[in-house]
Amino acid sequence: MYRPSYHFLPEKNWMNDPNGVCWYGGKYHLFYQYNPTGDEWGNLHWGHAVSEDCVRWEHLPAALYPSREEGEVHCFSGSASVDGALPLLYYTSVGEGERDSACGAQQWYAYSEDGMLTWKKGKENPLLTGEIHRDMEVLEWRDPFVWKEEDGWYMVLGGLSEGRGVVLLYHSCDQKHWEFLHVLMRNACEGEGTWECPNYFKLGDKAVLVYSPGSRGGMPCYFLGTEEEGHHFLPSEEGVIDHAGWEGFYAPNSFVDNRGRRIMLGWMPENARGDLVVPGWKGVQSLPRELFLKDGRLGMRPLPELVSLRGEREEVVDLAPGTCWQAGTAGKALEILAEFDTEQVNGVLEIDVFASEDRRERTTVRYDRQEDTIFVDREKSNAEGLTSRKLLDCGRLGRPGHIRLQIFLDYSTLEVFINEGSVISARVYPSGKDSDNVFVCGAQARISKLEIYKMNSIW
Ligand code: DQQ
Repeated sequence: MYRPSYHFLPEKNWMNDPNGVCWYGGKYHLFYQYNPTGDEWGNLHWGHAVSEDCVRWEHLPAALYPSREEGEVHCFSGSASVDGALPLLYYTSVGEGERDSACGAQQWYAYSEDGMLTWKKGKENPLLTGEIHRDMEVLEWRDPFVWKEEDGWYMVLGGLSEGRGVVLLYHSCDQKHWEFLHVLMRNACEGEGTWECPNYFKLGDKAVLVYSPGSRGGMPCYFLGTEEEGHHFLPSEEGVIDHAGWEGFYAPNSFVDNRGRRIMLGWMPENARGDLVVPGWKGVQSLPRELFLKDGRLGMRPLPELVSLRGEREEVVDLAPGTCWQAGTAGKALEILAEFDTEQVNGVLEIDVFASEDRRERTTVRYDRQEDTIFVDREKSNAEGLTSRKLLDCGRLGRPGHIRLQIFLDYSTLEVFINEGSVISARVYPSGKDSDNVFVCGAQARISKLEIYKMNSIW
């Protein structure tokens, strides 16, 4: 009853971070942190799936297994490198005792000779050990993100050094021998934990650094700036990739596809009480989103291919102020597009989804004009089951004149794109069978356009 229908998830068991997402051999490949033996975090392998459109996925056998004979217990997160002679997967190898994730992580690789079906670990492993930093101590060192430039391959890794989250930069001429260049970015604040899963890439004439912090609700953030001589990063802007963090979007991984688009997916963790979540599986991958530059900041929109999932449609133009209007379309797998002028909202405008007929249970996407923000309010969404922050918001919007919301719901996921700039993703666990209604409420709010689509399953 909570299993999404048009989001990627394995048939069963535990999944967390997306890993090594790439375009290779005419297909999209998605790898992910996977426990094949249970529905809790542990025994981490890399699961694998392929897709022709980055929307509909086909499961493949797991790609990476821990090499127990080498003392490896987990294959932690990493990325794919598809521009060398063979496709490679770079990942963090973790064991026990001296090889634990806090102090003894190593960076390993695997290669495929059959077009990414099966993978062998490279004989040169470990490729990078902590010694590469000489006198500098780096704890929680993990999540290699690799790309190619004219003079070879580059890698960033996340970690914790002198009590601050860091992203470190490395270089290799042959993909196997690596040298440490410098710290690319360091948290200005102390005591906020490590920085995980860095992504570093160029977007137009800008350089972008994304990281997932071990604090502040786990909200993945970005710096946007320029790359200076000697691969030094000079940030000029900061922003949030997704305002949900551990409530719905963490550890994103991005790549460039054959059409030159920078696409990103993130892990949507479960955050309900254990007895609420159906045993057997945990974790969902977010919808793929495309990143672009927008008014000097990072823009994000759902991948246009998602339109192909749209089914039955309801459209209302100019929804006049009133108390509560109930849509004719009901469902737990919907896309809702809502447009309004903020001048036309006096007070608040609320869109209830996953709502029971009597609205006792509901999840509310609320525009609050005075607060100048959008909230995702989970107070009434089977909130007893939720263990964490029930009210999420996207920060100040800067009083835009017009707002366009793209809202995706899928049984237990909710993703809200706001003017293709901010995103709030959340997990929601509607308890009632009839908790599938949509209401628009706002005594003094006018909506210029509302479209509701039933979304088809990808399986
Ligand atoms: N998950 C992986 C780590 C990564 C963390 C382990 C982020 O590699 O830092 O499952 O969720």
